[in-house]
Amino acid sequence: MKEQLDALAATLFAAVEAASSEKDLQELKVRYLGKKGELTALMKCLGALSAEERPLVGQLINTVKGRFEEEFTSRLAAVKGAETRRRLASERIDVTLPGRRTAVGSRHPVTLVVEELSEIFAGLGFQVAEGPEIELDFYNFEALNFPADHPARDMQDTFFLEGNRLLRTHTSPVQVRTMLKHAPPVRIIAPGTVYRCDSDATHSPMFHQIEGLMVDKGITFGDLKGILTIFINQYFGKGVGMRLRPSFFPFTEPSAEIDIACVICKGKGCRVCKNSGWLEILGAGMVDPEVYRHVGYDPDAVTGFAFGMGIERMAMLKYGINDMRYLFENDIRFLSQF
Ligand code: 2NL
Repeated sequence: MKEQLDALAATLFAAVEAASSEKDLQELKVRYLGKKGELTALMKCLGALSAEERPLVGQLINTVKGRFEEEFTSRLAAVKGAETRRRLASERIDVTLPGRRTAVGSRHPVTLVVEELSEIFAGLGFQVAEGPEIELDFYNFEALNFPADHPARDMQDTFFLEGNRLLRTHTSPVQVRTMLKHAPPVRIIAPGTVYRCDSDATHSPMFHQIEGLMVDKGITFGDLKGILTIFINQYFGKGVGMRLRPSFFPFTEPSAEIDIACVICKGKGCRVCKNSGWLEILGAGMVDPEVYRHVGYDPDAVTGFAFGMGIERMAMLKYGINDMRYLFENDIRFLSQF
């Protein structure tokens, strides 16, 4: 029995030495010292021994058990230490590596221009007004002195919707709504998306406009010219050449178109200005008395001016974009340059 015990002890301690995880060690403990363990089995045989042998063998078993406890504890500590070192090594991070950059987008040139124009006009006392893109005939046409069956309505290439509704063809209805709500004086700009049923190399069915309106007692055409001169000098730079030409709009009388000296060729003549040296950038005029009647203003008490311009055109001239389609394609290689 002593030989049996020695052999068992030898395999047991070799196994403890070879265990490479806490799980291995716990399994060994069960296998040798558990209820059905091999060492436990030997202890149960003690009764079969003689009275002289029994204490000797019992003591030997206890020595083996004691040594097992010691070796188990120290092996467990070693295995746990190794496991911790392995985990720390695999989880190690290099804190000297550069951080991952968050990709930050940029604003669309149309947005940039709306913001710049809004800031310039804010400096001149204008507030930003907004309104719906789905409009009624009254706000888009009727109140602006486009009589029913007037050919100018066809010129606007309107997208009509069900129930007398349409997509606004300009931002003028925002000004109509503002005048219906607020008594004069008003000094607003209305930037926004507008729609016209027209699509080719130079026309998009969806584009952007900014309009302005200033109404008060005693506003003159001189105020119109003064405000727009300040605006043009701020947006395009001081001293840019400028001229007014007579024009026509149903909602203003008199009306004018405003040109600036071509920003590309400085007035010498080029492809962009079609060799004229001038670029048309704004339409404007004194608000027609007929508009005041539609919004409940007294045309004998107040006067005012209004103007409108295309945002895409302003963006193209400022950033030297030669094809409007770039503004609608949303190609990241184009957009990330702004
Ligand atoms: C252009 C010309 C213009 C207006 C817009 C306007 C609005 C009201 C009353 C009178 Cl509520 N006028 N707006 C006036 C003149 C010209 O736009 O070329 N736009 C791109």
